[in-house]
Amino acid sequence: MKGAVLYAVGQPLQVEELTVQNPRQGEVMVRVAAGGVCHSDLHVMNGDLTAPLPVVLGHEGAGVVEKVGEGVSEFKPGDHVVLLWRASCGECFFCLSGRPALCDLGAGIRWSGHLADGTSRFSRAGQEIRHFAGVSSFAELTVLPREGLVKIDPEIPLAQAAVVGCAVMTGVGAVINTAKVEPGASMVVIGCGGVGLNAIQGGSLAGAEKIIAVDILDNKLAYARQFGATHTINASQVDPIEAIKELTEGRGADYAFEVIGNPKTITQAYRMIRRGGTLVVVGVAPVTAEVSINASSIMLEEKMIRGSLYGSCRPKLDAPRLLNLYKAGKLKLDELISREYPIAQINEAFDALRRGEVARSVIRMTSS
Ligand code: CND
Ligand code: ZN
Repeated sequence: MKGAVLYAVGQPLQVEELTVQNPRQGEVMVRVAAGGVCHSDLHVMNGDLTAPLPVVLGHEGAGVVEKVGEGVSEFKPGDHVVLLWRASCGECFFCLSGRPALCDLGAGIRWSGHLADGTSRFSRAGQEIRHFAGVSSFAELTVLPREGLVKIDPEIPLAQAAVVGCAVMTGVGAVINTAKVEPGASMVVIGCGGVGLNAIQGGSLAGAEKIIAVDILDNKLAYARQFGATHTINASQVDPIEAIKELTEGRGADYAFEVIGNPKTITQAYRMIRRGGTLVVVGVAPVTAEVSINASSIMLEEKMIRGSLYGSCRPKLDAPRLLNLYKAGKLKLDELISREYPIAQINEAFDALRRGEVARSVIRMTSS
């Protein structure tokens, strides 16, 4: 079967024939229908984010169960599933306290590139190839832990289901679950890519009154308006902090969501919120990056800084809920998918992401 492998930082992905082993105890093999092209994969390709190499990238996807390993009774071949990039055990402190994104199971798989038993199911000519975040959706077939899947309504188109696996759950979740934005609030979203656009539509769902989108590309700001932004600011043309103050009676916004992963824009976002406001960091910054924030302002202005991993989601609850909102016409997923590429053109899809041309693109493995 074909898969897209990253062998070294700075190199393009190699699309090649790989061997995939059968699922073992507690694992599930999925025939991937679509894999979303997220900036987190690009961070790994650039070296801003580390992952054991070589690796089959892709952490956003959906597909159809092909085979199940021993002991798996909740899934059967033919089930449609969304793939989760943070598997959660359901039993640990974090899972029991409603924070499954913080579970050790998913973190262990993410940083080792191995499934829970410490081995990989992917290889090529005897060389081991790692899993990415336990998903590896840039492959025709992949193997996941049973805890890394959510069964979905088979009527939902699988490309639309795929983007729920990261962009939507992360962006909408940051607003609804992490920040719990209330009706009438003002919020800023800096970075209007696949994830940021979903923070914007999360703001619409939450009933925010002002949803101010900030980007440096006008085409992204046009997408932002389509997803519910009430105001847009091109930060390459005006000082975005001043522009936000003007839009918020000089106070600053109630909430700001940084969805780029740049220490400079994290600092800007902190300065865009009002006294007592909340900054939510969604973007993935380079591993060694530090942020500069005026220390006394944290106390004097009672500002809050929150991280949001995977939209603080409870995926088995949130994925079906989001897909129901899509079916009800209340969540834009069709509009999110700007382009579809065959796996042979995956490097072109990443070039388009680098150039900021798309809202989200997906790699299509099957046509369903
Ligand atoms: P994408 O590249 O689509 O969007 C980033 C946007 O930021 C683009 O529209 C850029 O034009 C814009 N931008 C860049 N620099 C600036 C700037 N200085 N000022 C304003 N706008 C700017 O990326 P994505 O939406 O796929 O991912 C966004 C981030 O979210 C990225 O860091 C990714 O790794 C991260 C993320 C986080 C999580 C999580 O769980 N927190 C999950 N998935 C992805
Ligand atoms: Zn992602």
